[in-house]
Order: sequence, then C-alpha cells, then structure tokens
Amino acid sequence: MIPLRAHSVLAVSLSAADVAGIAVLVALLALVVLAAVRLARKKRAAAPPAAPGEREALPPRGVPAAPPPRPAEKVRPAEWKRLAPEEHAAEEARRKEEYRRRKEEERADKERRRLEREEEARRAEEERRRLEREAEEAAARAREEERRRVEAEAGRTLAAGLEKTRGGFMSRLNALFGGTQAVDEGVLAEMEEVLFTADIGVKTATRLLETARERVRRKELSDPAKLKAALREEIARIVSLDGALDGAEELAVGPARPHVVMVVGVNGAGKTTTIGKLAAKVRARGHSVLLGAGDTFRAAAGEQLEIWAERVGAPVVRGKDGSDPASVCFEAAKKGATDGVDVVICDTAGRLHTKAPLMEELRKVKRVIDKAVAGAPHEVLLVLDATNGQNAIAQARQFHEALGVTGIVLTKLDGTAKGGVVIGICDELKLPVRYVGVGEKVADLRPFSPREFVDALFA
Ligand SMILES: Nc1nc2c(ncn2[C@@H]2O[C@H](COP(=O)(O)OP(=O)(O)OP(=O)(O)O)[C@@H](O)[C@H]2O)c(=O)[nH]1
Ligand SMILES: [Mg+2]
Repeated sequence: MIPLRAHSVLAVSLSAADVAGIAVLVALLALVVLAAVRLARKKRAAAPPAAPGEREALPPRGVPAAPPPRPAEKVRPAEWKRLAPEEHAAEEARRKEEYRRRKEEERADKERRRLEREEEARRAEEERRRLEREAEEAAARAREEERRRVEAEAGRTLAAGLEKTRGGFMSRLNALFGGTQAVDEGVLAEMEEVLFTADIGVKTATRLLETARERVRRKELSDPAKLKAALREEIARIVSLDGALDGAEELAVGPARPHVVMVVGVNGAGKTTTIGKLAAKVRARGHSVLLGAGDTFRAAAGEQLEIWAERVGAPVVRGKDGSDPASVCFEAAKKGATDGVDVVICDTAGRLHTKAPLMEELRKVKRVIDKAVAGAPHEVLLVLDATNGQNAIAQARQFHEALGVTGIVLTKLDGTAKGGVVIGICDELKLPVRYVGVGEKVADLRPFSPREFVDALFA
C-alpha cells in the first residue's frame, strides 16, 4: 500500500495493483478513440464527392478538416501512395477533367482540320470548274471566229463558176448567134450540133431544137439575136420548172423539229463537203445543227465530217467504221429530237449507184430515219458532180426512183464545161436544183437562181 497524501482534505491511499489497473484502463481508452478516428476517416473516403456547396461545409465534429485543394499539377507515382484518400479522389477527378478537356481539344482540332480540308477541296473544285469554263468559252469563241471567217470568205460568182461552160458550148452558140445571116436551116443544124454535144441530154436538146424550128417556121425568129433570146427564154423556163426565176433561196427549214435532211449521191460527188457548207449556212442563219456520219463504208468519211463539224460548231453522231449506216442516222435523228436541234443533216455512203445494194441500203436508211422522227427525212438532197455531164442525169434518175429526191445540189461547176447538165436535169426529172457548187469555200455553195444561171450562161 502506497500512502497518498493530498494537500486537500481528501486523502486516498492506492495500492500498486490499483495504479496498474488504471494505467491499463487509460491505454484501452486511447486505443478506442484511435479506432473511432480511423473509422470516421474511412467512411469519409468512401462517401460520394460532396456538392460544391457542401465542400466548404465544416467537417463533422471530431473529424479533422479536409486538406485544401491541391494545385493542378501531376502527382508523381511516388507521391501517389502518400496521398490521403480524399486527395486521391480529388486527383482522380482532376485527371478525369484533364482527360476530358484534352479529348475535347483533340476533337475540336480534328473537326477544324476536316473543315479546312473540305474548304480546300471546294476551292480546288471551284478553280477547276472556272478553268474548264474559261477553256470552253475560249474554244467556243475560236469556233465562232472561224465560222465567221469561213462565212465571210467571198465566194465565186455563178458567172465565174460557169466560166468553163461559157467557154465551151455557150461560146460556140454565141459565135453562131453573133453572125449577121438570117436564121435558116444551116444555122439550126449548127445549133443542133452544139446542143447535142453540150451535155444537156439528147431529150432536152431535141426539145429545144424542135421549139426553135417551129418558131422559125412560123417566122417568129427571123434573125440570130431573136433565136438567141428564144433559146434563153426556153432554158429559163426549164430551169425554173415553170416557176419564179428569182428563187435563189437557202435551204428551207420547215416547222418540224428536227428538220432532217438526208444527203445522197455517188462517191466523190461532193456530199460531205456540201454538208459542211450547208451546216455553216444553216448555223449562220441562227439554227442549231447536228450532223449524222452515215457514211460508215469509207474510213476517212467520219473524220472529214468531224472536221467540218468542228469548223461549224455542230455536234456529230458517229458510229464505228463499218457499222450500220441506218442505225447511225437513226441515232442522229433521235438525238436531234431529244436535244431540240433545228436541223439534222445525215451523210450517207456513195458507192457506185449501179450496185443495187447501195440503193437498198439508202432506202433502209430513209425508212429508219422516219422511225426515229415521224415524217423525216423532210428533204432528200441528191449531190451530183457536174463534171459527170450526162451521167449525172442518169444517176439522178436512179436515185430519184429509189428515194424520191426532193432537190439537187450540182457541185464542181467551176471545174467543168458541162454546166449545161443543169438544163437536162431540170427538164428530164422536173427536180429543183437547190444549190450549185462553184468552189471549195462555204460561200461557193450558192443557192440556185434560174435568172442568175441564164444571165451567166448567156453573158
Ligand atoms: N472545185 C470544187 N470542188 C468541190 C466542190 N464540191 C466538192 N468538191 C471537192 O470534191 C471532192 C470530193 O468531195 P466529198 O465531199 O468528199 O465527196 P463525197 O460525195 O462525200 O465522197 P464520198 O465520201 O467518197 O462518197 C473534195 O475534194 C471536195 O473538196 C465544188 O463545188 N467545187
Ligand atoms: Mg463523203
């Protein structure tokens, strides 16, 4: 027993066992307090993050206050372990936020680059289109200039084109009419001889002669000047088909759209060249034109037509070499209808007319064009080479029988003395001569005027 003396009135005496017991009790109490503190900390760490307003709220009693938020710097792995649970949570949230922000920046960056790429592609496309448009406009301008140049080229006059013919049979006739003697059988016999060698055809020459003889018999033609005037009058009547003398008109474009023109003739007659010149003329009158390359027999024919089309500024429908000409013409007429073209001109092959298959082929082409555009072709132009003389008349007859020709184009008058063939064609076939060719230029394809023709012949 240890006596304890107090200054106070209360004096307690404790044994050694009592002291040891108290010490153990105090130690146990301390342990309980420590455990309670730990438990409280764990609970806070596991709890969901506090709302912003709650964060500033005071910690519950007995629980130490949360440390102030750390600056947003990265926590190194070594430091991570030393962090308190609430610091872990804050760090975790900071990292999540940083990750979200970084992703957001990356996405925005990607979007910006995509928009930039799109803008760049749009500008490049716009530039490409602009250049293409400019090139097209420049090509169209060049074509138009070329067309105008070709159109403006002055062609020969019909008189110049008929120079050789005038120098041929007409100079002999003029010499005969220039004489002073009265018209007698001798003059008529000489006239007969000239007319029979003038490529106007036997029938026509005979008719002209008989008419003159009859009038001489009736004493109407007493002198050569009168005989000349009578012959001139008769020829004018024949070539005008008893119609107007001044009918020098360009190709008539009827109301049907497209107005389809089928061009036929033997090879080398001048079909393709005539089509080129015609297309230029029709374009110059403000009509749109489409060409059909129906001559698929000759390899270079399509290219020749394309060169003209390029010059004139007209599209061409072309088939493969050797393909069916009827199908090419069908396509051309169909395209003309679909595209709203004013005039479609179809070229055809010109193998010798004596071969029956050519006529059959052309008949088929004509039928098929009608299937593409009902009522077409509206015009079948027969191109004849004047240098063929009376042969041209024979050709005209065959083509007309097979196809129902609506008009004649007589080419190469400039290169022959056989211009009298015009008279024979008109007289025998009663077909109108629409154009005469007196050279290679566009303007050399001249609308036929009976008066001009007769004036040029008898000048
Ligand atoms: N001097 C002159 N030459 C012409 C005239 N018309 C056509 N030619 C020429 O005649 C030649 C034949 O003309 P083309 O147009 O190829 O004849 P084509 O009828 O199409 O001939 P194929 O395609 O073989 O059937 C070319 O050299 C033309 O330049 C003309 O009025 N006067
Ligand atoms: Mg041709």
